[in-house]
Amino acid sequence: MELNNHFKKIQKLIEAHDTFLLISHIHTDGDALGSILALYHYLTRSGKTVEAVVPGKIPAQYAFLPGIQTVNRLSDRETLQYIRQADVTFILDISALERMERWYEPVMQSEAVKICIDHHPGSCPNVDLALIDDRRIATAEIIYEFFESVGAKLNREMALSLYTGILSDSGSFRFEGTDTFTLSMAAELTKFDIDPAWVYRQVFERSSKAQLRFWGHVLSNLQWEDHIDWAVVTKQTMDRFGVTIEDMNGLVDIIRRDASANVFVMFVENSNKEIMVGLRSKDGFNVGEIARMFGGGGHFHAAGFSSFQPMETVVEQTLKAIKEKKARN
Ligand SMILES: [Mn+2]
Repeated sequence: MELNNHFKKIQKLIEAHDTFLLISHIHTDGDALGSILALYHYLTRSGKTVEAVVPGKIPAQYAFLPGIQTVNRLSDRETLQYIRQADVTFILDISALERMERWYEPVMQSEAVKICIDHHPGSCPNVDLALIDDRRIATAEIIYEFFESVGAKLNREMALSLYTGILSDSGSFRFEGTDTFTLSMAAELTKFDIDPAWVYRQVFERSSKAQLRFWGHVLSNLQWEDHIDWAVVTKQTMDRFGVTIEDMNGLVDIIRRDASANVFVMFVENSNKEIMVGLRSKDGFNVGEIARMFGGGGHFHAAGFSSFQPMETVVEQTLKAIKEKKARN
């Protein structure tokens, strides 16, 4: 099978080289970090030199991940130098290569063998080896399959990293795409002394009072029409509540609880006056298609894009596209 051939090729590349870079996307999450760290522990155990990089800040909630202090360990200058020297670069969970942000150009221009492992459809043109499996709910699932296929023994560090990846991307085993594979994998991983309630607490029960009050505000101001729910969040509002863009994580999944809607949109203005649009759906509406219309990407039920147009324009155009698609469906 093609996937197994890819796994074998990756293992051969690992055996043949010494210096590895692991990189993932801006606005990092449990799957990006979990995938990075699982591979990090595997490679260092195999005696390799490894550095891990993510653009932007690492949210404090991931401090429990074993080895997290090694991610972004290097200064910017050292990182740039390392990117140029690495033999092999693993690009993980990236969705769009540009999401490497300021490391995008140096990575793509480097001579390293570039391997992309991802569960986002259509991700990673122009790399040496792209292992994309959009049936998987998390990149961590594909990394787990890789370990299984090459007979790599897991340890607790690898197991906890992988578990966090699937827990995070599946919204704690609730979202579309959670399947027998996900749950069997979770069951296997818990054998490594992993307490599901404890990991859940680290990933999902970390809200500040400011965040909860802010969520209350957003939920009170929810707008809806034609079974579409949406919320508009300006930078000014976030400042007033003392929250940042990271405090938005998980909010759209609360809105998704509305039984009377099937498409859910969050419009959030970041500090660069950029509008980040997060899309969710249920009942067979493909929000990935909407995101791609506006230059973004993602999955059938969870996707996103960003725009430098004014907020009103972005809201109007997005809702128009969703309504038109609904009319066609
Ligand atoms: Mn992911």
